[in-house]
Amino acid sequence: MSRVNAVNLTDKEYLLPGNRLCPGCAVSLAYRHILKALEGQAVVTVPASCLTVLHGMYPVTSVTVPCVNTPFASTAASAAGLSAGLKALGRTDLTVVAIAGDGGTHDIGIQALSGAAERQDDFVYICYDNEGYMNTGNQRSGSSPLGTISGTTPVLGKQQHQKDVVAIMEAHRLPYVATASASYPLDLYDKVRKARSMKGLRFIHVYTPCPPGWGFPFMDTIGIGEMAVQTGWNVLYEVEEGAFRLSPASQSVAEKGGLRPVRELVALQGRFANLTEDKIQALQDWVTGRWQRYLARTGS
Ligand SMILES: Cc1ncc(C[n+]2csc(CCOP(=O)(O)OP(=O)(O)O)c2C)c(N)n1
Ligand code: SF4
Repeated sequence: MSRVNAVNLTDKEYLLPGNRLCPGCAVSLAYRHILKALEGQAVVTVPASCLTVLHGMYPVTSVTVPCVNTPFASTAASAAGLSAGLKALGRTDLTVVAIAGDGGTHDIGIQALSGAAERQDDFVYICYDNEGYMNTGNQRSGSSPLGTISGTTPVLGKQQHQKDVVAIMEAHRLPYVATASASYPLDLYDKVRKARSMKGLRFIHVYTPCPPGWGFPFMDTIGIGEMAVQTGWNVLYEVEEGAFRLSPASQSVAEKGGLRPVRELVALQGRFANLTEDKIQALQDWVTGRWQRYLARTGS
């Protein structure tokens, strides 16, 4: 499949102008490109989250594909049912896409997701990860990093590292697992296109910085996402039928021979205002260790 570029990317929009998300929200940007890659040929199922706010309240919506609002714990079960129902109707032209935040994926929806993955149900699951329960005002999730200040970790910050949900999904031996970022929308577009063309459960994780939740100015969203890749905090890769491959942005970091220090990324975000030196070192060690494991998988 040939890669899309800024010139040949479709100018057709499936996310209409004007929605209720915050200025600078990475979810809007990511979702716009996800919908372009689906070309309107999709049914989406979404649990409570900032994305349901983007979809809007009946009878008004800013999205041109049909959407099921599903309870938190049953996002993947709802996708499995939609997929079976559409097959029974002979609607093989439509892709079912479940899309949820990290709270809805890493924590509340993981049981249904694991069951669907084990059964190899036929849909695309996209987790957009803003590293917290943001729609309800920023509580810590299983994806919030060590040291994050949030509504439920207000003083010392979170005391645990992030849950690696992508590794958990890979352990289910899915046909396609990928990581992406709102700061690299063409790479995200390509990955959704590829997932769309495959069968079985395909899982994509999208890094989506959140200005109010993370505490940075809304005009810095893209830069934060780029810095996350340059520091190795967010590593972009695909695992296709078991074969691991770094994506271009992370491959370029590997070829240039080094990660920028995590200290530079956390310094830009108010949620890390209370980090001690030993916590910064713990985050650095965590990121470096994971990066080295990825490099070992590429043979670099
Ligand atoms: C069963 C249930 N529990 C709690 C809520 C309240 N709630 C609505 S949105 C939300 C946060 C979801 O977080 P996440 O999945 O990370 O998505 P984000 O808000 O960050 O987009 C919560 C807890 C709910 N709607 N239903
Ligand atoms: S709280 Fe964060 S994720 Fe939610 S709409 Fe605002 S910027 Fe986007």
